[in-house]
Amino acid sequence: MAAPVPPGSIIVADWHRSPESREFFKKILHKKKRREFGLLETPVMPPHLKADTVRYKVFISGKSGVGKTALAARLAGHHIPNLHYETTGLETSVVFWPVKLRENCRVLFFHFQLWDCGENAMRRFDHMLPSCKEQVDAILFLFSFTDHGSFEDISNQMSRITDPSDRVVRFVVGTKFDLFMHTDVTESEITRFQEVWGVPVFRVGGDVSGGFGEIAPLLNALAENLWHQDCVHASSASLPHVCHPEDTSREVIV
Ligand SMILES: Nc1nc2c(ncn2[C@@H]2O[C@H](COP(=O)(O)OP(=O)(O)OP(=O)(O)O)[C@@H](O)[C@H]2O)c(=O)[nH]1
Ligand SMILES: [Mg+2]
Repeated sequence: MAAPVPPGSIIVADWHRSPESREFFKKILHKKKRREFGLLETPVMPPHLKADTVRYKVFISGKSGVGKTALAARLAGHHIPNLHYETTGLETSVVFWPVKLRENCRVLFFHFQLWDCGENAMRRFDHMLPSCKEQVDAILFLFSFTDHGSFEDISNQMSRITDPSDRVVRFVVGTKFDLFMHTDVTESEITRFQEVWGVPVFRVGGDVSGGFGEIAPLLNALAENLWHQDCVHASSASLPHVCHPEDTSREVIV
């Protein structure tokens, strides 16, 4: 498991705010909303704005009601349900996210396939967890700021689901941060958790304004750490010094 990299060290931070990125972000929008992509679809760029696509599987883990389905909807730009409808099985959704690499100014579309499994379905069916973990590239461990028990459970989940030797990016996401008046989890607990586990903690919550500002920190960090993970793997496999994760098993769609 590679240590997390500082934000902005591999990709251009806040690139989504620059005029240069506009043409790329337009391709993931339709009538000012996020475009829905089919299983085999990718954003198509004109030849002078070439951008490869790299695919990653991301599993969202956490207790029932912490907000796994809401987070998937938030990241994909879908409607976030106000009520808790238990996810009765497994749902996947696709998120495309363009980033610019600092090293060579190359633009890549990250294709995140989000795997969201209802917690009760996970308990009931033994095959769910192995399916979610199979060839997974990143796991988001969720807790809710309004439920201290869900925060306490994160350490157990991380030890149970992952092993330090796994090639997987691990992030913790605290949901319902908008309900901070009712928060059950203190900042010092979060700081201590980050020190002990060496895993970054992100905070999400509230309405999505329609812009990318709210989801950009998490999606950029995912892209950056997944790319770094592939670079570390490529160099340990004695590939050339320059990082070319496409030389590994990572599928790049041109
Ligand atoms: N205020 C607020 N409510 C949220 C947030 N995230 C989720 N919720 C609410 O929390 C409830 C549960 O969210 P879900 O996403 O359905 O929970 P889940 O983790 O998918 O639950 P299971 O499918 O049962 O495992 C819903 O009513 C959501 O609207 C948030 O960030 N802020
Ligand atoms: Mg759900």
